[in-house]
Amino acid sequence: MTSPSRRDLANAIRFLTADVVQQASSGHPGTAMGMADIAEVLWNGFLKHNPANPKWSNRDRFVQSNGHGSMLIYSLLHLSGYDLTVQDLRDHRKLHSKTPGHPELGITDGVETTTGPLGQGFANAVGMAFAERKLAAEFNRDGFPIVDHFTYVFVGDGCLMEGVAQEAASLAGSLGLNKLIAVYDDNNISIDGEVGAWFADDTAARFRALGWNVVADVDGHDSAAIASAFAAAQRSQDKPTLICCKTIIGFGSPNKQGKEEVHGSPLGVEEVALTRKNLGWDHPAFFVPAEILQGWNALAKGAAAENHWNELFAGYSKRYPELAAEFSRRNAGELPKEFDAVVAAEAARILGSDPAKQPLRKGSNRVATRLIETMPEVVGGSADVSVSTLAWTSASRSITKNDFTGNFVHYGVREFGMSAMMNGMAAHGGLLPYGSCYLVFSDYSRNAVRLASLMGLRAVFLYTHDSIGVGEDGPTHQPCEQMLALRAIPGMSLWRPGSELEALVAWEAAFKRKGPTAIVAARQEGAVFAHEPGHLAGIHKGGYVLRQSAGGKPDIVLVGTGSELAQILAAGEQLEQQGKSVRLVSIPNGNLFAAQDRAYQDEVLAFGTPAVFVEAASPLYWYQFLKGPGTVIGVDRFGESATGPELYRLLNITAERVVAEANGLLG
Ligand SMILES: Cc1ncc(C[n+]2csc(CCOP(=O)(O)OP(=O)(O)O)c2C)c(N)n1
Ligand SMILES: [Mg+2]
Repeated sequence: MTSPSRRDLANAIRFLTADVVQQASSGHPGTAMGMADIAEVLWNGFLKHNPANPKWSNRDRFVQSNGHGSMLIYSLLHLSGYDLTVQDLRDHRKLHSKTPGHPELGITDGVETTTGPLGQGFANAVGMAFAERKLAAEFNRDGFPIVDHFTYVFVGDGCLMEGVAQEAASLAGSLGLNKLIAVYDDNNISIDGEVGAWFADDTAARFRALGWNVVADVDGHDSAAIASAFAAAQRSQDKPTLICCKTIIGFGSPNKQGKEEVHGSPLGVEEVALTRKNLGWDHPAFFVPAEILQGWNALAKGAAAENHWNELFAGYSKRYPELAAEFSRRNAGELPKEFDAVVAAEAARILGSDPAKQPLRKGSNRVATRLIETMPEVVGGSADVSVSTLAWTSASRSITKNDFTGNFVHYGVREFGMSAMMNGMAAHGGLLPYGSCYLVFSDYSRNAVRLASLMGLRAVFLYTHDSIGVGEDGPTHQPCEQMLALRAIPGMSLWRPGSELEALVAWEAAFKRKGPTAIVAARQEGAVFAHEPGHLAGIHKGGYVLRQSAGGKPDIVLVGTGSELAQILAAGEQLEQQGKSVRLVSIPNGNLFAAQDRAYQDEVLAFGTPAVFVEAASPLYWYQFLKGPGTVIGVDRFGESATGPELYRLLNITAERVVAEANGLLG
């Protein structure tokens, strides 16, 4: 029997895709059929991976950013020997299947990141290539390239139209991430039709201008041309590579190829039959002949590659035992042994010193610095506001194109690109990213934060300039609804600390968490008050009793977060002077508090007692906690240009207002 041709191998992808989408009566056949030849060359000729161990640290990363064409990656995983059966493929888009509509991290072995929101997979891949370069700089030694892999990413027209891809491409070019190889599926089609009318860019020229190596005008159906493009890309010494491949969407379908209708609907039973005829594929649906499966199977190759690396790593471990242990710890995502002791020492320092008047971002910076000093896996960064968010710490050193030994990325003014790159770093493993920008611009990056939560990635988003307290910059820079929006993301953990101790717990919890965290720190000063050691446990629960008047049941409960602890502390004093029994509650993390059992929440909020909540932001979030008489003081309009204190007065977020509301409730 003759061995199958490359076209035969690629056709296996085409027909698995066409048949599965036809059977599911839903899905996107066009992309997989169009990119099948490219994928075949990459996976059978270049990709270093071991289907038996999808977590091997030194595997090449493969990201399909045009995630709507998910049948491409599912077919590739199935054919090359991952744990993905034909039945799994047939369950495409069904509840709880291993082949959901778009690729999702954690559901399918071999899927490196969740894609579908166009452009972000590309930015994730930039983050992965960054991680490879950074870990290589830290861990590789002469003769021991233990971190040495490529990151491949497939993008379509849609990904390249998205701004987030431009942001990430620009930074990838500036950083010279030469082991990043992107493939552009230039098929001239997106959902609305031929893209020329809305995407007439000279993409090759654009990427060259961004500092990329570009292999242009490749025929995406010519295996030899594709192979030489990948070989050229691998040789690039100081630039990432974009391979521009001209392809035909839905390749092989005699009546539908090249047309937008093949993008997102089944071909139709008749057209699938005609495509079989056209491509000479006379096998039944879902059947791939043994010799073609054999041609794809990467288990032996993969085992050999990983064994080779295992030997390298064994030698490395002998020669550099401490580095090897550190490398293993980092890849396992474990914290340094001394982490808890450092946290405890910081807590003791804070509890043992007199509270001082300071901007809340300063307290956050101090505790973060102390933790980061002990954590080489932490890679910080900022979207060009490192000095004002205080993301830059005394432990920070810049990463530049020629020196990746530092621990801080200057992302430039690219909030979305930064956040999506952070997701890529976290998904890669070995690094724990934090990145910062002004809270009001979290909206720019919101979908990446959402995906971090969907993927359960450990990433820390540090947002400062948290409210109208920002002052003179005016309403464009004064967040009001952003915390509400972030807290609304399922699984999101948002801290708005009102003290250094709360900030310490926030950072500790963020570094320990499987999932993203937003730490919202104020530029303005926080209240000056002393914590008791007992508060620590309560902070860990997201909310706790901060103060309680002597003598039993409170008449009124005042709840605040962040800088508004100042208002409730002052109001509490005034109300006590008026003879009221007052309880003050701090809820630095409302989502965490809401996740506690009902008994704890009721106990802290003294269920049924009138309550006044205060936060200088959209009040909507807090009504969920109002289980009895009460009110929420917040900001439900845009701010204005003035000093912070003036704005707090203008918008009536003052201790006097809290007192008045409390007295109103008490009748
Ligand atoms: C951010 C985002 N916006 C919109 C969509 C919906 N969408 C899915 S595919 C697509 C068109 C993509 O065109 P292209 O990348 O050229 O894909 P092709 O049809 O060529 O496979 C759109 C608009 C999306 N998935 N993500
Ligand atoms: Mg297209």
